Amino acid sequence: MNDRVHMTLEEVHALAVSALLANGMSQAHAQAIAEVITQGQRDECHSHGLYRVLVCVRSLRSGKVDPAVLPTVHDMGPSIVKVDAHQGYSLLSFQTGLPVLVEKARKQGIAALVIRNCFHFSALWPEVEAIAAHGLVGMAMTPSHSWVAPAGGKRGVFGTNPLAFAWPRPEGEPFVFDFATSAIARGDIELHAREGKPIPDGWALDSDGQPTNDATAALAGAMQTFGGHKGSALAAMIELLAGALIGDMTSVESMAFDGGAGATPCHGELLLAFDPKAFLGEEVDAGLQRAERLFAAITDQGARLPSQRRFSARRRSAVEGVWVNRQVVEDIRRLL
Ligand code: NDP
Ligand code: PYC
Repeated sequence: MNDRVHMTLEEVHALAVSALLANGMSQAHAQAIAEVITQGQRDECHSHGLYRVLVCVRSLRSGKVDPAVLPTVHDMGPSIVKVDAHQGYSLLSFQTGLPVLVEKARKQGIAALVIRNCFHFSALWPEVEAIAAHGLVGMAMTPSHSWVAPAGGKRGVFGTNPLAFAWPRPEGEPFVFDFATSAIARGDIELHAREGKPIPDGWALDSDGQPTNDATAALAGAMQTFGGHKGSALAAMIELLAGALIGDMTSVESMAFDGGAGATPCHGELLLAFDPKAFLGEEVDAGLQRAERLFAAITDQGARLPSQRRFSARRRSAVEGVWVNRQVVEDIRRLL
């Protein structure tokens, strides 16, 4: 197809690294970012795949991001570890904090990883999957920019505030969900706007507060939460837990800090890990089997588990490579 380019995963990774290095990012940050961008493209999560290179480079050029700073780890007590990103991107901080989070969760049964002062663009499932790979239950959440109106309102207050969860399973892939608490990730509306496509009902209001199907008008107006007041309450919870509680910016503050630069949002992230062995002791296998019966009750009636589409895409991409929007690839090549 003419509007798409076929690439191997190695080519996706190499293009992301080259564009980031060419725009001043350090090797360590470029590798951490490219890894997650490649995972996004591999799992056909287009809003958080190669497209994000464009936003990262815009952010680097804005001068707001520190392209090379190394994160520092601070032990906050038996079950909390804080990693300060010092206004670098979040992913190196996550990589640095993960082993400490795992160790603390194994010792205490439950532990938190707080990432502070980070520029954050990425999908959260790679992080909760990484926690589940250690046999732990993982949760993650983060604010963004105040693009999303509260249910019943018309002006942006919340970020698109994703919430992710992973449950380790005895066999195969974990149970994972990861979604924005807005009706859709903003990246998806940006992709609709780039391609001149209308957006579905329920995603956004225009700047007069009227429902719109025009992606560009939506970006200028306010996004809507998923599930009305329920998504609105979850979005508020994320502002509180991954903003106020950890001493970092809410989405309103992050947007003000950006000052119209259009950079990646800068704020904090909260990750939690629970050790099933600590909660269940000798009953751990029975607890995990109870979960398996729950999953079977979902799939036995033809419903699918969240992330099954992503896992299928992952298997396919490993063999066949991926198709990427041609304009996105050309725009990235122009940054080299
Ligand atoms: P989607 O609406 O595409 O998907 C949300 C979740 O629902 C996925 O786990 C998906 O699994 C699952 N799902 C979708 N359809 C079904 C179905 N029929 N049955 C069961 N499960 C289903 O995600 P969003 O647009 O809300 O978010 C996309 C990404 O954007 C996320 O990864 C999120 O972390 C990221 N994001 C990051 C932000 C940041 O600040 N860093 C801000 C906002 C979003 P599957 O993938 O298998 O379809
Ligand atoms: O797609 O909503 C989004 C988003 C915000 C920050 C990173 N992704």
